[in-house]
Amino acid sequence: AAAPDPLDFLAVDAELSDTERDVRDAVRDFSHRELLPNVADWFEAGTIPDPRGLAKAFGDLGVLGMHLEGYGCGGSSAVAYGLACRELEAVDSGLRSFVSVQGSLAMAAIHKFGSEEHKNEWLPKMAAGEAIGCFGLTEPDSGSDPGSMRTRARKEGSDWILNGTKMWITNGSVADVAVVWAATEDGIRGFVVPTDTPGFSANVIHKKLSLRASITSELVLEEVRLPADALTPESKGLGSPLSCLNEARYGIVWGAAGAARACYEAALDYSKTREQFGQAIGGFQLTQRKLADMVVDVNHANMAALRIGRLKDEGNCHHNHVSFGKFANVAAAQRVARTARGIHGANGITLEYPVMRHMVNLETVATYEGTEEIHALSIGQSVTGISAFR
Ligand code: TGC
Ligand code: FAD
Repeated sequence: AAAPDPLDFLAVDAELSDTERDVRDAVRDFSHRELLPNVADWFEAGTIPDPRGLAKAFGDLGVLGMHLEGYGCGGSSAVAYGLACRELEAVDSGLRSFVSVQGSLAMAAIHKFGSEEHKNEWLPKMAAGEAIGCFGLTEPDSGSDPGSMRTRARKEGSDWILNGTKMWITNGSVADVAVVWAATEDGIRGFVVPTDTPGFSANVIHKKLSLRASITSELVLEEVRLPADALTPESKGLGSPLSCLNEARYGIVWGAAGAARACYEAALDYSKTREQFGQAIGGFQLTQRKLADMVVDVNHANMAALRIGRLKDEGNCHHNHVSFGKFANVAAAQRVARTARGIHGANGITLEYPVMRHMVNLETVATYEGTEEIHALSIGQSVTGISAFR
């Protein structure tokens, strides 16, 4: 047998179909050409300078809502979509987030719960990157427990009036459309809110130390009057937004594997070229132990992502499978990023190398889409049958 490839030790990618490999390569090429040369500057600036241009480029690449069927969307397999997320997050978690929020949250919510009119109006232009969407679930006092939300939608004649504040909303201040979750007399429902509706405003959140190549905003809804048909007719209770989260969390399962791989590859490269005490630091036993730990984490993460992706394509993926992947892969990526940062010594704290950027991004990735604790509790509930959330 051939010796293992240091960059794909367990040959996980050998399990991919030709179509899946084509998607992987196309997204990897695009990312290396268009994103990697710029991402450190965007991160340093604390923003994405041209979000509309980036949305259009992602639309042309075909990754926005690529796993959704119809309405101008790609209709790809779950594994192909996961590979796209992996290759994007190998560059930066904020860039995968851009694609996740558009395709897996805003578009998926409209696709699952919207009317035919919502789908026809929004999905084709969102898939093309001509319109940007955001997804407003979290509030200042309601994060892990979204069922406690205070945003309210009340009926006035046939209109809906929305009041409330959403917090930490990716792309909120650059979005054309917000999917806003609000409590009604009939439970939590989703609303399709064009962001130019009077009473809707968005404020950029500054001073982030993580996910800096991403725009994060507060949404304020003050007596926002919407026509009756702004309600997504198929949404029903908290399970509706949670089912969208499963889609985005699935992308994170793959994305975290990409961030881990990028950090491992940077550390491997550095350990072979950086010399101290007259030899490459990769020749020290302590460094080799770190590389071995990283290889294991990266390959475990890729295997878990592929297995969960195959389950999803077979129609056998339960949301607790996704919790397993998010819990395991984000923690693995955090271990790899931290170790890789150490291997880079002083260089590791700069934006000249990707490792600390990934390391601090992963602090966000461990928090959003269900914190590490929330996914631990989901797995715990799944295996014991006992809920420990409250
Ligand atoms: P609970 O009573 O357990 O559940 C309410 C209903 O929902 C069902 N359900 C799910 N359905 C689909 N998918 C899931 N993952 C589901 N989890 C639960 C459940 O069966 C029930 O249905 P029914 O028919 O019986 O009513 O609800 P709970 O209030 O106890 O909360 C459960 C908990 C804590 C797991 C949930 O609220 C949770 O996941 N909290 C974390 C919140 C979160 O992840 N927010 C993310 C916001 S979006 C974001 O962060 C975007 S980041 C950008 C990016 O993605 O890149
Ligand atoms: P809290 O829920 O207050 O949690 C604080 C701590 O308490 C955590 O460690 C948590 O694990 C722990 N905790 C909570 N409950 C329990 C429990 N039952 N048992 C044990 N420990 C518990 N949201 C959106 O809706 N849309 C977006 O686009 C979006 N984008 C985001 C982008 C960024 C950069 C960030 C940082 C967040 C984003 N979020 C978004 C919000 C994100 O989903 C929330 O931050 C996350 O759900 C956690 O909520 P919280 O921050 O209020 O923390």
